[in-house]
Amino acid sequence: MGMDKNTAQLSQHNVEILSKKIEIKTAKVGVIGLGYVGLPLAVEKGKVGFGVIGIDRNDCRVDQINKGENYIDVIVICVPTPLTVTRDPDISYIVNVTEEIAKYMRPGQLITLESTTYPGTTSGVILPLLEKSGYKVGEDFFLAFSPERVDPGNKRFTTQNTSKVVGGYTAACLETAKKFYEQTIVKVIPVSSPEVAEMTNVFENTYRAVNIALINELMLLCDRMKLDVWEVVDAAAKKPFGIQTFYPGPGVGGHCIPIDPFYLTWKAREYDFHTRFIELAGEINIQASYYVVQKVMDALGSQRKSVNGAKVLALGMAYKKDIEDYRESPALKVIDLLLKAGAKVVYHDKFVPEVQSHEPYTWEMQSIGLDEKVLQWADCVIILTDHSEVDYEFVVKNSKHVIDTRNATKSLSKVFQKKITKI
Ligand code: SAJ
Repeated sequence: MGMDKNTAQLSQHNVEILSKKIEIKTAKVGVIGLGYVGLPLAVEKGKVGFGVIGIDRNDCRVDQINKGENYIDVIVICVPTPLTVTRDPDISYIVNVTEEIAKYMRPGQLITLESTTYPGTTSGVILPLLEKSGYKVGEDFFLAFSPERVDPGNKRFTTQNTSKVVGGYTAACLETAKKFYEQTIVKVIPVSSPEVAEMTNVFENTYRAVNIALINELMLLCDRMKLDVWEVVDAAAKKPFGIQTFYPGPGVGGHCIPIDPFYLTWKAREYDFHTRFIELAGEINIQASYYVVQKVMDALGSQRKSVNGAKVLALGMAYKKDIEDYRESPALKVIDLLLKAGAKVVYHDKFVPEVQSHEPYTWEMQSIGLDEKVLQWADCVIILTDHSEVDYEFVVKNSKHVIDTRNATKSLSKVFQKKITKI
């Protein structure tokens, strides 16, 4: 149902006022959730002259909002969207923050959600909560979904030079959201609805999860066929078209790839749809961790040692190279399985000084120094994250045996290769 003439004029009036404030950077920006998505976004907006306040779960957000201090024109929600223990979407952070916003919002504000979520969250969950304020979307306030595309550790693609999809609830919502993001992002891609933007985002991560699972399945088969999966990957990568290279590993970590596809799986059930491909990919990526543990057991077996009582040094805790994030890291899973099998496990990771105990892992550990002594102490060393700063020749030279799950030792000479098991 369209707007009547007066309402349309009011909406256009609000669009013009907010667009102007965005253009001349007098619009105040609030970024809720200062993780690896919110913080860079807040910094980029600050750099071009916006007044930005970062709001996080610490009590500053609560104080700020409770004092009713709300001089913010643009609110960007970048809170976590984890899974529950039964692997269902947990959008409680989004709901809690939106309920707070609804209490204090005022006409002329733009609210955008950036957290990865299932299609329908913006329109079906956030909008009804915001309209409890009595304000009308597209007239009094503007609502959009614009997925984050942050690749932690990627020096080439930043928040600023990575294109960004934006879907507005109404044309006026899209116009203001596009205007906002265009101030700091080189290419903004408008789409027809928040649902299209939400689906685009979750597809991007599902695409990676499925392709990583494919190469992990190939790793298992190549092991059975005594073929070097890394040689196959490298040869296939030389095809000039029609292939994107993915690498086998000990599993998938981070806050996106192991989690986001299951937001889509959950939503699909509402449509009597079973995303078999996504679920199979998840199983295979988990199986990769068990496969790596089996490789450790085999290596110990060749030394006539049982994993029960064996001494294992894990190199790397972060979920991928040269970053400090270990959320959902496959290293956690591999170490947990080894501990449960009775091994004594220590780890070294300069990026991750300590691991706190957290569901489902009951143990905690501190990173130890990497020296000859600990390498000679270990019955087996397992490379779980291929951080660039590690001297892998030194590691192999001083180890009894090395399981390399990341091909980190590929450049070492043949003389070292007999002490290495590549997955
Ligand atoms: N991994 C493999 N083999 C590969 C690629 C990755 O085993 O070929 C593993 C990594 O070791 C890691 C996990 O998968 O444990 C996830 O790595 P990732 O780089 O695919 O994912 P994130 O979460 O670090 O970053 C991703 C973005 N990465 C890239 O596009 C390269 C992108 O998928 C999203 O923009 C971002 O998450 C997000 O926040 O959605």
